[in-house]
This record gives sequence, C-alpha cells and structure tokens, in this order.
Amino acid sequence: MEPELETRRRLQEAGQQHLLRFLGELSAGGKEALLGELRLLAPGEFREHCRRAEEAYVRDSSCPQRLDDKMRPVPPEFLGSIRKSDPEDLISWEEEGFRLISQNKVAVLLLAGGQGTRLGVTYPKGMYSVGLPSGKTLYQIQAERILRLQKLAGEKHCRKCTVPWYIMTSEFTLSPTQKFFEEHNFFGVDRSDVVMFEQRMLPAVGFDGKAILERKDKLAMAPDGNGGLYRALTDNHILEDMETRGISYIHVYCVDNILVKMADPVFVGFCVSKGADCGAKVVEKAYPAEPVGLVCQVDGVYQVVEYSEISPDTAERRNHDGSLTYTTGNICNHFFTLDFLKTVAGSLEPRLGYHVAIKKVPFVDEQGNLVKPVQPNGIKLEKFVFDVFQFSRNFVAFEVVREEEFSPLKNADTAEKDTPTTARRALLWQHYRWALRAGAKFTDANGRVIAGNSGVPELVDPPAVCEISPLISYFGEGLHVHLNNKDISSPFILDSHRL
Ligand code: UD2
Repeated sequence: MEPELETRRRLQEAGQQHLLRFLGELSAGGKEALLGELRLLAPGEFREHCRRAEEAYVRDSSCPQRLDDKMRPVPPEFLGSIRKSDPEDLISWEEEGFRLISQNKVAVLLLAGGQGTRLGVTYPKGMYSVGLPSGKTLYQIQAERILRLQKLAGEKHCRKCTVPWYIMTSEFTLSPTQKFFEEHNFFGVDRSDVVMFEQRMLPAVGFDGKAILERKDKLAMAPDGNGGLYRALTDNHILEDMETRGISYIHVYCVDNILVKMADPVFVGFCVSKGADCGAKVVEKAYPAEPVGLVCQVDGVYQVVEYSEISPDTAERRNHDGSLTYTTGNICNHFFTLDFLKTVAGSLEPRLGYHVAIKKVPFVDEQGNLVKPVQPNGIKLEKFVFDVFQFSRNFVAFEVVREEEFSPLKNADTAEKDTPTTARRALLWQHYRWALRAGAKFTDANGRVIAGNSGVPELVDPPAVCEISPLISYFGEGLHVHLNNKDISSPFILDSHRL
C-alpha cells in the first residue's frame, strides 16, 4: 500500500485521522515532514497512548488518592544524615566515595531534557546565568565541580581519574546544549568524557483523547518526563558505554540546583557502604505543610509521595521527641548502581506508570489558525525518575543540609521562591560562610570592616560578596591557603586565573 494510504489507515484505526486534515494544503516538504513524524509512531502504541492520556486525565480530575494509611517513613537504619550521623561515619563515607571516584567507578548523569517553561526562557536551563559576579552559567559551575572533584580524588589516591558526565537531553535541548558546550570548549572537561543523549518525545493529547497538531504539518510533542531516562539509556546504549568505562555507580541529578554536589563522595560512599542499589538525597521539610514530594514507603515499597496525596494531619504528624514524622523532601538527586539500572532498563521500565501534566498547548484550529490557549487544553504524559524506587532491594536515603546543597532555579524573578535571585544568594551566602571559616576578613569599598553572618539567605544578600570558583574549591575545602587573614575587599572573585 502507498505510504500515505497506509498512514491514513493506521490513523483511522487509532481514531486520529484528524491529524491529516490539512494534508492537501501542505507543500511536498511539509507533507513529508508530517507523514514522517506519524510513521515513527507505532500504531498500537499511539492508540494506547491517546487512550491512556484521556483516561489518566479523567482519573486525576477526580479527588486525589490519599495514601496516609499506607505510608511509613524511611526507617532510621536506612537514613543517613549530615546533621545526625556520627562525624566519624561521615568521614569514612567520604573516604570511600573518593576511593571509588579515584578508581573511575563513579559517573554523574544530568537530567536536562526539561523545557524550563516556569523559568520562561527559550533555551536550556543549564545555559542560564543567575547573575553571579563571574557570570557563570549552571553548566559551567557543574563542569568546574567535576574538574575539581577529579583533581581531589586523584590527589588523594595518587592517580589520574575521570568522572564521566552523561547528559540526557530532549529534542528541545540537545542541539542548543551541544552548541553551547562546543562554544565553551566543554568548559575544560575532556569532550570524550561528556556523553549527550536524547530522550523520547510523546504526543500531547487533547481532553477528548485526540492528539494535537501544533502546526498544520507537525504534532505537538513533549519529552516523556525525566523517567524517560530508562528508555533513553537503552535506546542510546548508554549502559554499555558505562560498562566499557568500568562505571559501577551513578549519581543522577537535575539541572537546576545551583548547589548540587555532583558525584558527592559522602553520598556515594554512604550508599555503597550500606550496600544500596538505589538511594535518594533528601532535605528536611522547611515547615510541615511545605509542598514537596516525600521519600517514604507505601505498602512496604519506596516511592515519592506528593504533598497532595497526604492529609494535613499526616503532614503535621510528630514523633515522641517532637520531630516531624514525614520530613524527607525529595531533591531529585539519586544514586543507582549500574546493575540496578540494567535491571530497570532491561525489563522493569514498562511497569512504570505515567503521570499526567495538564498544560497549555498551542494548536491549529479547524480553519488552520495558530491558537495560543489561555486555559490548559492538553494532556502530557510523563514518567518520573524516582518511580523506580519501588524496584529497589536495598533503598537508602541521605539527608543533607538545605542551605548547603539545595537551591533550585525553577521560576522567573517575579516569583518568591526558587528564582535566579534566591539561587544566586544561596551560592554567595555559602561562599561567604566558607571564606569566613577559612579566615577571610572583608572590607567594603571605603575600607570599613564588614562583619556578621546573619540574615535569611533567601531574602537578603550576604554582607560581603565573595564568589569562589569550583575549580578552587568543591565544597569549601582548601581555602585557608588563599584566604586566611587576608583583607578582602567586597565584591571579590576567587578564581584560578586570578591567583
Ligand atoms: C523535581 C522532582 C521533585 C523535586 C524537585 C526538586 C521529579 C519528577 N520531580 O521536580 O520531586 O525533587 O525536582 O527540585 O523528579 N527533565 C528531563 N526530561 C523531562 C522532564 C524533566 O530531563 O522530560 C529534567 C529537567 O530538565 C530537570 C529535572 O528533570 O533537570 C527535574 O524536572 P522538573 O523541573 O520537571 O521537575 P520539578 O522541578 O517539578
């Protein structure tokens, strides 16, 4: 059968023949583009996808399912903590992490396929600069942390080592990310140690179960969520690449946390020492009703429970000592063994459920005009990276200090939380604390001494502006030699080329 007829027949079977309604008006190129896109969709899967989207939308529009009665917190023996664990344990986990890094067994994997719609930029979020004195972007900060970590681990164990950087992108982010890295010479990271790959896209579906045309010759498509990682690992033979490089442990993280400790030796060492196949970094909830996902058990298996899935009573519940029962907020920082990823990507991935996101999806109306809807009109289905916790045989969580490790960039500066301003302040406060600890003395432009270490980092700038290059310090180490007893005039940048 002719390709066009065949596509028509398949769409009819899937109840999606409306997608061809402008075919007669299209140029040869437009026609080929649309038919080509449609041919890539396996007919059975496409039908199933549209049906699933409609069904999930109806289900999610009804009352959210409450999980209160089925939930249990992470048992203390599987929960490490920067604040509460024995300092000697912290040191030994860190040493173990450095040892593994020095043996080239640890990789980092960045989830960077998201569209960053809340931030309101048209380019990948990693290319964003939050306005630091150095002007560094999120990608540059991350690259420099990898370089410093490799150096630290190498020096500790007298060998040269590598932490490969896997970057999952999507149709939206792959080419600008590639171009950005090229333009910046991969920020000094060896380009053979940066592996970019692409996740799949899924059609956006209207509330009537019909896929949406965003142009006469193009379907509206969206990345399949950060849980698309597992299919993308298989599609792009990434696990084989890891195996070839001798990687055993992978730290997966999201692009927008300016304080992310990539391949954090303490976290990696903790997870490996506990024999974990899967782990999550968490932060203590800032207040009982904070709208964050909670890492906990439901019916005996681990998952992230959304705040909408628990009652206010459960959110407020306290232990005998007065501490909150459910306090382990997810920060999208995960540990996996390669073996675990192989099992998930190999056979378990199809069991991951889809989550529904209701979005405003631009579309062409019956007359062929482009419409930018003011109300949500489309369903996007996504898998979530943490939904594999359910398959873990030995899951651990590790609680870190929020002001040291978590300040995500989600929104534009018009919002109150998680903005370029709050991210910039979080980093500058951290560097100011590190500098004071290293013995720095700050003065202002008039030579007056700046003192003090108080203030709410989200709300005000630190008393002195001091930005420390990750190439010099990964997490506050090694600064004494540069800063002790030095009079430093604010603003100040400690960078390797200025030494
Ligand atoms: C994520 C976590 C949430 C919490 C929060 C903390 C998920 C599903 N949710 O929420 O529990 O930890 O972060 O900051 O993990 N991404 C892709 N492909 C996609 C969609 C997203 O790679 O199709 C990436 C995205 O580029 C980002 C990360 O996944 O690096 C997080 O995605 P998000 O911004 O959609 O998730 P968010 O902030 O709602």
